[in-house]
Formats: sequence, C-alpha cells, structure tokens
Amino acid sequence: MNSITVSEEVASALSQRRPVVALESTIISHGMPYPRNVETALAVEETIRQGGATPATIAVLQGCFKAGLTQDEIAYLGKQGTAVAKCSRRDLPFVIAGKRDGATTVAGTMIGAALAGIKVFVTGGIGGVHRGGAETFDISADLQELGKTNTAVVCAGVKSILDIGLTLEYLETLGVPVIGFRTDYLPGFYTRNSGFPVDFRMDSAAEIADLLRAKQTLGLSGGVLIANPIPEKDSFPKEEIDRIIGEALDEASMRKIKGKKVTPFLLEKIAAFSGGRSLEANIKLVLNNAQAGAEIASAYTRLADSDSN
Ligand code: PSU
Ligand code: MN
Repeated sequence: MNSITVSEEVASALSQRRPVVALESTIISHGMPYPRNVETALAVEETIRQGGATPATIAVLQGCFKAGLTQDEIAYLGKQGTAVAKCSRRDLPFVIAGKRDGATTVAGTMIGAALAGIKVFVTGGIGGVHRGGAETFDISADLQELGKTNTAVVCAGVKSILDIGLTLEYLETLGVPVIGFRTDYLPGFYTRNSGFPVDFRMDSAAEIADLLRAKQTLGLSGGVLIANPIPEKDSFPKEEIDRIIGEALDEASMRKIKGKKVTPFLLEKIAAFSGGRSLEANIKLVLNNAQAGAEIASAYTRLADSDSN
C-alpha cells in the first residue's frame, strides 16, 4: 500500500523539480458553503497555475490518500460538505483503514504534502489555541504538526476566534518561525494587523526560500508559518469583525459546541452575522495566499536548481 497516491500531473512536476503548491480540503467541506466552496477551490488552483506552479489539493477518497485531485473530486467534496469527515492527524488511520472519505485539515494536509514531497502549502487560516484554551485545552493539532512536519504553510494570520497571543507562544515553544510577508505584524485573517508582532519580516519570496533552505541545511524538523495579510480593499474594520466574532463565540458557548465542531461552527456563524461578507473576505484572502504560495514555491525550486548545478 502506498502512503499517498500522487496524481500524474503533480508527480511529473515534482520529478522535473517544477514548483508545486499543496492545498487543504477541510476548507472546502467544512470552511465554506456549497457552491462557493467548489468555485473557490477551483479558482485557487487556477491562481496557482497562473503563478507558474502546479496545485495539489490533498484529501482522502474512499480510503486513498491523494495529492492532486481532479475537478470532479473537488466538486464531490464540496457537495458532500460536512458529511465528509474532518481529517486531522489522529483521524487519518481510521479514515484510510475504513476506506472512508476525509477532508484534510492543515495538520492532515501537512502530513500528505510531506509524504508527497511538496514543500509549500497554501491555506486561509490555521487552527490555534482557542480563547479559554488554558482551561479547555482546545489547542488545534495544527500547531503540533507545525512543530514536527517539514512543510511551509502560507496563511492569512490567526483569526481572533483564537487566542492570538497564546497561539504565538505555543508556536515559539515548538520552534516554528513565524514570518510576516511584507508586514511587521501578524495579520488577523479578516484584518491586516492583529496587533501582535511577527518573529521576522520578509519582503520577497526569494528571502523566504533562503530561510527554507537554511532550515533544511540545519536538518531542523518542523514547519514554517508565512503570514500574508488580506488585501486592504477586502479587509474588515477591526471593531466590526471583533463584535461579530464576539457574538459567534457567545453562541458557541451557549450551545456548548465542543471539539472539532468549534471552528466550522464559528466560521458559519461569522458568515451569517456579517451577512455573507466574511465569506467574501475569506475567498479573497485565500486567492491572495495562492499567489504568494506560487511565488514562494517558484523561488524555492530556483534555489534547489542552482544548488544542484
Ligand atoms: N480556519 C479557516 N477556515 C478553515 C479552517 C480554519 O478560516 O476551514 C480549518 C482548517 O482546515 C484548519 C482547521 O486546519 O479548520 C482547524 O480546526 P481545529 O481548530 O478543529 O483544529
Ligand atoms: Mn480544537
């Protein structure tokens, strides 16, 4: 049994050392409503192609862990929505052994990307330490994965449904470099600035590629978080989104939402309370990350090329 099945297109890009960008699938099934989820997933793939890289959406389909889905497979996951298992590290063996479908989270996708040999992965937002995490222990498995699996993750920062400060502390403990792409401050997903400084600011994809190579040379395991702010025109005023997030958090605690349901529940409530505007912002920021991810993957393969010459 192969650990992961890589599509022909992705396999040939990898073997010719052309840039490849991994994409997650929980954002399709649990992060956005149908049909916008499918439209977005396909538009993200197209943006990556425009940027000169090959997209590799990762998921488990009937027990087969795949890197590089067809458009039909993406549409299937989007239509199934939350009927598909949200698949993080602990879920992978169960879903694969039982020949089930699984939409991979950031953690699950990092594992798939590493198995396939893909270095750069683009998403919207990562999971983190939830507010009240010191008592509930609700800390996303995404953070532990960033601590051990060697995949660079491009995201739009950390949204304030989470405790941003504790999430950064946790990443520091795990030794994960947090890079601000053309910013000194960690973006807040819907907003450009969470108020928390990043560890390192980098203004070009080439600089980031150099950092990835240095990390590789040192043999340091674990990921790198690249935080790319939402474009100004698509961002939310901070006070407004903070109020909406507060209402969503109140509703989650009133309804006693727990475990893996928390993040999808909050995303859906924020979309409802913002009259759908948070969804539009979410789509724009993922597309923006796709562009950055393609640039970074391209810069990294150029470095690898010059190393081997
Ligand atoms: N944040 C988003 N959209 C998403 C997610 C996070 O804005 O779809 C998904 C990602 O797949 C992430 C997961 O890995 O939620 C985190 O879930 P949890 O907090 O249960 O670990
Ligand atoms: Mn959780």
